[in-house]
Amino acid sequence: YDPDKLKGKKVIFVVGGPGCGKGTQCERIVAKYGYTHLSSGDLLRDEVKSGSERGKKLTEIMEQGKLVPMETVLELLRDAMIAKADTSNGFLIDGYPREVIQGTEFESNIQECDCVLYFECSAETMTERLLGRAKTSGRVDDNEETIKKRLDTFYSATEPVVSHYEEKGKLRKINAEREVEAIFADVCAALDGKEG
Ligand code: B4P
Repeated sequence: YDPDKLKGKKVIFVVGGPGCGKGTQCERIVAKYGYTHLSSGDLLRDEVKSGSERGKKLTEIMEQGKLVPMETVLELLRDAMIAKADTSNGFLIDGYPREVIQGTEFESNIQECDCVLYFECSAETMTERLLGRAKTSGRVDDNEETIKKRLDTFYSATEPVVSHYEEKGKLRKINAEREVEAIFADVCAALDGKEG
């Protein structure tokens, strides 16, 4: 792997609790700004679908609402970034970092991030959205019991990520409690550097 391939590429991290609307907003960001969207959750679900030994272990962890080992996610992300490096003008990394060390490892081994979009949402709203999605998603982790555990994981492991990047002046906090379009307007303002 040639580390220089990813040097200087724009990197935006996207964080927020389970069901905050990360995936939904990322689709819109990609349509407008043309960044390459890499969702750590999607990469992991693809690995599960592949039927590999590693995939089987991942299903168990995700069913428990826990975080999979950092090395696995980082490897999947790096491979996906390298595959797109020649054609991409920037990467939107959705669902990563989930814990502070994921961020620091990524930044020291791959590339520093430009900013971190944080979708702030109440536990009630997130739960309601995920239970809504559960009706059609077929995802092993969209059920009441796992949702509770995913929320716990978010508050203990990922909230520190938010303060970490706030201290660095890189956090862009978005109120994600609203309609998709209203949220996206704030996302654009944040990405264009026009927020108050
Ligand atoms: P993810 O796939 O990242 O799942 P998620 O947090 O639920 O977010 P998702 O993007 O799917 O949902 P969204 O909020 O967009 O992670 C799943 C699991 O993978 C984790 O629990 C963990 O085990 C593992 N994992 C992932 N990344 C990892 C990492 N870095 N390290 C270790 N483990 C990792 O949308 C939810 C629903 O809300 C949708 O139905 C959507 O339509 C709806 N919605 C969105 N915006 C809305 C709005 N404004 N109003 C109403 N509904 C809205």
